[in-house]
Amino acid sequence: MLRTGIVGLPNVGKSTLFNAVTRTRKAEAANYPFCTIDPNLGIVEVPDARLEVVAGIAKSAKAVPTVIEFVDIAGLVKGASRGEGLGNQFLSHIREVDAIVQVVRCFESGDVHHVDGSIDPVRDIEVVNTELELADYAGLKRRREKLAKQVKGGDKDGKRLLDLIERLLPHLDEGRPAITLETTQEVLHDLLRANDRRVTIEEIQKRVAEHFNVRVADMHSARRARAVARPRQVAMYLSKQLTTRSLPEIGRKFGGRDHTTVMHAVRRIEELKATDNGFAEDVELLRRMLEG
Ligand SMILES: Nc1nc2c(ncn2[C@@H]2O[C@H](COP(=O)(O)OP(=O)(O)OP(=O)(O)O)[C@@H](O)[C@H]2O)c(=O)[nH]1
Ligand SMILES: [Mg+2]
Repeated sequence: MLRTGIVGLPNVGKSTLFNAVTRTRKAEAANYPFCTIDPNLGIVEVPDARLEVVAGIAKSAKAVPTVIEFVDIAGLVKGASRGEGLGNQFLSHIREVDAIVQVVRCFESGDVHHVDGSIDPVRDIEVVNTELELADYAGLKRRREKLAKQVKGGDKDGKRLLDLIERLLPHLDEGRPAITLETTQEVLHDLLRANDRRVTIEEIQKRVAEHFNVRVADMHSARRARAVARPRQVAMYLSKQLTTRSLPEIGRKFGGRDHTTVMHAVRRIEELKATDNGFAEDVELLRRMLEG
């Protein structure tokens, strides 16, 4: 499912747009900055007249339209990537979406406070883009350190990513977003194409074990030391996310564990992702590599 994140400065109308698009009143939209703190989620069906036609030809019993998920994210301000405003917690939410919708305030209203005191859409876009770029920059630098170690261990995909990061950093340094670099698009396209198929639990276990430097056998073992238990939980979490296997089936593939153990692992990883940005990035990268 395509996930879209709504971002922008505080009090510009993000939640109002979210409510309009999702046709709900789920998100609190009010006239004060940082009204939204926890992200609001809404799933919308995409109307497509062609669907009925195709369903008719194929004689489908039921036509199920595709859906897009919208995430109404907290407002971000200048310096957010360094902790201003609500800080960089917006990052963990943005990282999980496939596309970003930026809401920019153009409307004039004496009643609705603008965090920077005046209406200037071009300036506002720059503030938001800069924060996203700074966040990318910091994330890439962290990733470069980690990858360098993996590449020494002979990781091929890692080598290509590392080369890309080395080229991206100066590009970002010039204030240009990662997505405009042609190389990014090429390398990612290749990397993703290579994984363009259904992933299996075995592959997930192997990848995760490599990433955390543990043995695949540890995925099935009863060892409870954090150093192996955490990677095992990550692999269970990704198995739930990326395959259609049920919790008991996943448990069986991890040394015959109970479905409640898998459920616990999924919750634990979700908690950790929400509180630890570096960890969230790690899991997200693994997911993207596996999923394509
Ligand atoms: N005049 C006018 N007011 C608007 C418009 N869009 C939103 N508002 C008002 O602006 C205020 C802020 O709207 P929200 O949707 O809560 O803004 P937000 O971007 O979600 O704000 P945070 O969650 O605090 O970041 C509310 O009082 C809205 O009614 C618009 O197009 N015109
Ligand atoms: Mg809001």
